[in-house]
Amino acid sequence: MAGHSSDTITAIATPIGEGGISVIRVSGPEAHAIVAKGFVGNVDLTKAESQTAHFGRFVSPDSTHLDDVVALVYQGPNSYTGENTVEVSCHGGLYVTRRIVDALIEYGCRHAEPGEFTKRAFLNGKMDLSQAEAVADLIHAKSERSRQASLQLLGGSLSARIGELRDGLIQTISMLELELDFAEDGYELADKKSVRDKVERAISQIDTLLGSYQKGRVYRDGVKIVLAGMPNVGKSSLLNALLMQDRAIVTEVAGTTRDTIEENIIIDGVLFRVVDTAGLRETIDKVEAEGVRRSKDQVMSGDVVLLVLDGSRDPGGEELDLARRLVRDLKRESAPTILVLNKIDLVQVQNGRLKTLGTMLDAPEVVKVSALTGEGLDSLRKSLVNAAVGPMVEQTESSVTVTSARHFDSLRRARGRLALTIETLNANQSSEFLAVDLRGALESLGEITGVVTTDDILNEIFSKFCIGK
Ligand SMILES: Nc1nc2c(ncn2[C@@H]2O[C@H](COP(=O)(O)OP(=O)(O)OP(=O)(O)O)[C@@H](O)[C@H]2O)c(=O)[nH]1
Ligand SMILES: [Mg+2]
Repeated sequence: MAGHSSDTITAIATPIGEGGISVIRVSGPEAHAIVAKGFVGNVDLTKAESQTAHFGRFVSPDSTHLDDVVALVYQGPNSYTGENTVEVSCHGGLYVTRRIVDALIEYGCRHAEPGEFTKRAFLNGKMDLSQAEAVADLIHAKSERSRQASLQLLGGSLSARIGELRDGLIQTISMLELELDFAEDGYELADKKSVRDKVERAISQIDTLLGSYQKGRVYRDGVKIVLAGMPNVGKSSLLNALLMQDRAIVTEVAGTTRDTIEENIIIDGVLFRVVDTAGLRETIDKVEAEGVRRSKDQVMSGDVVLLVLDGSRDPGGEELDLARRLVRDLKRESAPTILVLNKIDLVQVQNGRLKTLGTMLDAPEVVKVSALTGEGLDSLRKSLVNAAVGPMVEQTESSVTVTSARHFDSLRRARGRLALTIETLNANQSSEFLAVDLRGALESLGEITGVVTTDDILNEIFSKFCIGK
């Protein structure tokens, strides 16, 4: 038996609802004994070998036959949590499943908290903290890129990189501390030039990791795209065209869209949350005015904004003003803006005119499309991916993507401490100060994998899990 926990926990591990089967997980020192109390079959579960499956009946404490089940027995530490575990598969009805869980509670389990199985896996050394977080990410993954990134994290690629960084720092620190012990003898064991080299190398490695976060965040959470512009330019038509579905109402009436509409699409494995908004204009209509107010909020919170213009006519002064203002405000928020000239099926749009418009509005990118015929949508999709994650580069084995705000934050703090170390070196101060800053960096890095951790960090992480994981 392995494991730190003294109590045995249970939860339904499959989604709540009706399905072919449901799985109930039981983990803890008494897992085998507790399930055995309700299990009637050919074997004594407390004596069953690890990783074996057993068919039997499951009965409640008052001897009611609740269901026929399969009990999958794991002997700790050879289980997900590292503890004794039984997974009970029963028929997938919510009522039956709950009855079995109730019985297990009466037999001596307690209800598991969200993420508690994975928390135990972490506490029992089955995985480090970043890997435990990857489990939640993988469960929540909605696109191919986020699946890949979570799987990479789960595989321990970030852990390995952090481990190397930490090992390097530990070496340097021990050299410095050794030197402090011999200080009165005037020995200089730690060659300051080599300390500097090492710290600088660590900083540059951390910078690479930090630099991957913009992409990583997008892989994990998706990108918010906001369609904005004057009424009737074809924003809703464009949403429908990108979705390939008749989602938003489209009419020739200016001011059709009132409420914002949000839909998910996946392009090139990246998740985009596309938001269609009410056309921006001054209006006395109360409902529409509220729509316009919401549009403005949406625009300012977009990761990428598609500023849509009607390409079949020259934009009026009001429209140009609005567009110019939008581009300027968005630049301040550093959200990329793509100028989309729609309805190009109606007129020939010369490239020269496109350029002029781009320059006039100070928008770096102009794409011409027709929401009606679908012309230009492919290049719009390319521009979207490009704006969101930059030019596509093949993921190589060695590239590690940071996807979590928590990891990013720890890396940034580690980098800060290392930068202080360089300052201390520049100021020619004593090794004592160097060691303190290096230790600080070491600690920040340790938070990522959980070598250094607090209850607050753990609670924060595992509370985001679903129950049963
Ligand atoms: N010819 C042509 N007509 C289009 C195109 N895109 C949209 N339209 C027409 O333009 C009109 C307005 O389209 P919508 O998609 O409702 O425009 P909107 O920007 O969402 O308008 P509001 O919701 O009022 O802000 C409709 O009659 C569409 O059929 C296009 O690419 N070509
Ligand atoms: Mg609309």
